Amino acid sequence: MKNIKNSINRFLKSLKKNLKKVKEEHLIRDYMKNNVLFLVFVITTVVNSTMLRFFCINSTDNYLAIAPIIADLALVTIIGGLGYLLKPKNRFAYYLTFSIILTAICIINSIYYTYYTSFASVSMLSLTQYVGDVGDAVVEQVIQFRDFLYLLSPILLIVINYRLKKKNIHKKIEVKSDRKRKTIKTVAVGVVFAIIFVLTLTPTDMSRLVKQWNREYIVMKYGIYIYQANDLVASIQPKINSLFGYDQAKKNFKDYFKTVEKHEDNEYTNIFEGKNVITIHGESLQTNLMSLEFNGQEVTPNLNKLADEGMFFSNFYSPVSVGTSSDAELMFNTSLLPTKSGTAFVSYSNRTYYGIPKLLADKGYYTFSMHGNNADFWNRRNMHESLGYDRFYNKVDYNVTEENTIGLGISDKAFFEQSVNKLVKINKKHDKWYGMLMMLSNHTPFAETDKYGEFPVDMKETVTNPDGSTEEVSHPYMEGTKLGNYFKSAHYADSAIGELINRLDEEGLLDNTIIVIYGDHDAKLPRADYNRLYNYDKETDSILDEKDPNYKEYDSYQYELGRKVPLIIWSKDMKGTKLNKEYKNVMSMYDVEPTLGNMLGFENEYALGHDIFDIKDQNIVVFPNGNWLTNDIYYNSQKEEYLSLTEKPVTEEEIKKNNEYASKLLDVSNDIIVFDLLKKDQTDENRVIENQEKGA
Ligand code: GP9
Ligand code: MN
Repeated sequence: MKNIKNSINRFLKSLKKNLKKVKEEHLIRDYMKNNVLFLVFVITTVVNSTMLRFFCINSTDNYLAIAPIIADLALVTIIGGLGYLLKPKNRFAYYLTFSIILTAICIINSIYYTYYTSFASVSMLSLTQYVGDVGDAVVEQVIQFRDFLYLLSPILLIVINYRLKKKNIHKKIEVKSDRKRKTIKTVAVGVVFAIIFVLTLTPTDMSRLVKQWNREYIVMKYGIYIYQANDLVASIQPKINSLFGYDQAKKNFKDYFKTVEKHEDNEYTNIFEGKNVITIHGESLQTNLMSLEFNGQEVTPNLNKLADEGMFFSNFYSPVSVGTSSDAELMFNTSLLPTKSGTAFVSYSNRTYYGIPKLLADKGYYTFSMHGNNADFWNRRNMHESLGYDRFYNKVDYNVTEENTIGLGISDKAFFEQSVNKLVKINKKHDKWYGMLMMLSNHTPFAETDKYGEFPVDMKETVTNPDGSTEEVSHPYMEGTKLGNYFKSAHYADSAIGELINRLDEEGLLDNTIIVIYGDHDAKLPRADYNRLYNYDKETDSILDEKDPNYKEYDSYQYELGRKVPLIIWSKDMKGTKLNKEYKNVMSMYDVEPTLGNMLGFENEYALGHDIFDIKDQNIVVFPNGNWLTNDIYYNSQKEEYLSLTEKPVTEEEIKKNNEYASKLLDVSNDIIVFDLLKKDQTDENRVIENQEKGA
């Protein structure tokens, strides 16, 4: 104790001494005097970045965030420090150049944010259409006075430099070793800032930087400069990926499609031809919700009813990669698999895709998507156009208020309510239409339980007292767990779906319409919570002992296989028809386009999935990590082991054959996207014309 006291005293004394020295020798004043340009550069650029965040992101989290300031400081101190390598007379040009670049980043983002409520991306600025469409509008209504405040940084540098010049400070001679010493010291300070900043980062922060799609979040955590630098790298990466290997990729692609058998008509062909279609993208909806109930109340009564009355694909998987929601959309619409690096939506939105909307538009449909979130989330603004939607109704088309917001944005109930009003208008204007409605509320972390409505996930029990009276006792069960909160949230989402169906019916919109509902991906919930769900011991309010005869192990395989999501195709008049049943063959999100296409009368000849009514029990679901699933086997490619799902003996050849198929499928899909192989090649077209001419 005494030792600690002594050390503290010693430390305080030396601090006092040093501070006194700093004061007496005017060290701070001297430093400031000798490093004016550097300091002005650092301070003004950090102020600019902070100002931009404050103007754009209105949230307390953002106002209180220190981390992005440290990140900015780290970056500009290092840039500024490197300026000391130059002779004093050249430093002004160096600082001014960087100040102009960083100021331009702030101004562009400030204007872009006013227009799009999102931050700019280099990849988008390179799209000429952006300039064309937005150019005039920007000048007229988007530029504001505050966008010019950022110019303060270069202006101050110019003014101060002018005054310094008068004092002849530039002519000061600095020997090379002095310059080196100054550089090292300053850059070291920048590195210290960088280390402090990195220590504040969580794994989510890091993964979001890699994915680079939640732009507001990245700016709020990393500041605008790191965001933009990262964006630049992310925009260049796909170009580098597609530089080498085109010829080989094209050959593999052609070879693959030579082996694919032509689709033949079956009893489902064209059964829905000419019908309107509403697809519901069910955020984080899992199939296991549908078989659960708490105290006699189903978690998803509406989904259950639709499944009961329609076509229910109960062994359906969404093999998403890092692109989660967007990968689900990609697979659903194009019958392609997620890319090996980056995401198709963010990195490869300018490729050619044969999306469901495009193919239906070719058949005279009006096609649109509706989502209450910002249009730049997952780069949908661009990608929905590439998929062939005629119109993307997004956040700006909805009335989003504080009251009707849950989690990421407008609540599903408000979203559906407002979407139906739009659908009524669309239905009046267009003969045939296809629309995708994307839900949002049932999104991790499922924390806003007060907004989901009453749905207790406890275990209620009626007990008889010794005196014969009865009382209801409640055991906590899933209350307070993440999985329990997910059930509450999913119950809300399900109720929103129920309300949507009712509203559509009231408006007469169900009469010539089929509804397609899919869960976009699983909810990534903790396995431990499932163990509690299946092994709850109400006596002790904990999980049964593993040795207990009633204990049901929820192992990693069950967890993997439990990640299935629902796919339901329903129409008002389907109940009791031969379509109305459960379809049990394994199926994947990328099988939807060929399956729906067969029923609606269109075909993507470059689909990688299958019409499930064609492939039936021979289907294979391939996951982006190389795992695969058939009706009989689930194969884990990392562990190189499998789980047999039926009595059928598993042969080495079968494993080998399916492994080869999985890797081929992932390769071909990746090549199609990265090398833009569906784009009509000029040479191909020339060849067709040549052949036609020859024939003529
Ligand atoms: C964002 C929503 C969620 O608009 O689709 O995306 P996710 O986090 O599920 O990929
Ligand atoms: Mn999602």
